[in-house]
Amino acid sequence: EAAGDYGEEVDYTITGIDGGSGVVQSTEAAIEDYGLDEWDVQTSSDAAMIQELDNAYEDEEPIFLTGWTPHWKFQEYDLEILDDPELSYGEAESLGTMAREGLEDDHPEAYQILESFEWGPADMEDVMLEIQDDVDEAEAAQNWIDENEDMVSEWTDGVDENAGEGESLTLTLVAWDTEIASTNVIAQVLESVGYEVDLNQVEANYMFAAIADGDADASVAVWEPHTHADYIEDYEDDYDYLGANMDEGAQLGLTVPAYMDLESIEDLQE
Ligand code: PBE
Repeated sequence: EAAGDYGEEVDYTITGIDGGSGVVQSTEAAIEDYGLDEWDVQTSSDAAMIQELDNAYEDEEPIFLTGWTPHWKFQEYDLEILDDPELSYGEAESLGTMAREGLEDDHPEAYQILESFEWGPADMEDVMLEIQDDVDEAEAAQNWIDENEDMVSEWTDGVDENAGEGESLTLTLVAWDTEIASTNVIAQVLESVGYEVDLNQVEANYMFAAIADGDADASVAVWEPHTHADYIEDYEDDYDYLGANMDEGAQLGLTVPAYMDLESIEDLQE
């Protein structure tokens, strides 16, 4: 099948997640960079995009997705991230942690845990897959913690088991499966040393704004250097950056089922 036919078959539509996400913004850049004038990104959510994938996959129909790794969809479906010689999607990404100014003074133990939090893509995928298998989010996070006590004890090293004394913390996230997994894990760890943790699910822009304005305490959902470059530029003077929590294995890209047999975004140029 010629790549050109795929355009007509999908009505020149790329199935996207939320419009505030970096991966949708990168896809809009790719449409420009590769001169794909007829194409558009249709925005929805991570969950809705996966539902569309599932429908297409069943009938081996073509579909174009705003994809990224790590993500459980690569375990459940045979997918390809298309080559991107123009680097519209950037190169390898790191995931990072940010906190509001003042958190270090107000809750030094929580700050220490957030700063120490670091894991790998396979860890995150374990949690994501369990949630996908209908295990409750907090329970999936706790199951991972129970199986990885050595790693977790490094994050909580020297922190008293009642350090939080019941005080409240708010973590912000966007409803991306990657961030649902990571935020639930760090929330469970903070609760295990006595904090009460609220998860505040918001739009990407507000995730940064809330930390910068001090309305929320921290987020583990910063993707850099490419994905959230605009948000980082707008807000970085007003939050504390605590370093990477995953420094390998993350990549954005235009993603398709392997049965479509495409290799590069350039294959869509007519
Ligand atoms: N993501 C997951 C986000 C960052 C985390 C890749 C969907 C984004 O594109 O902004």
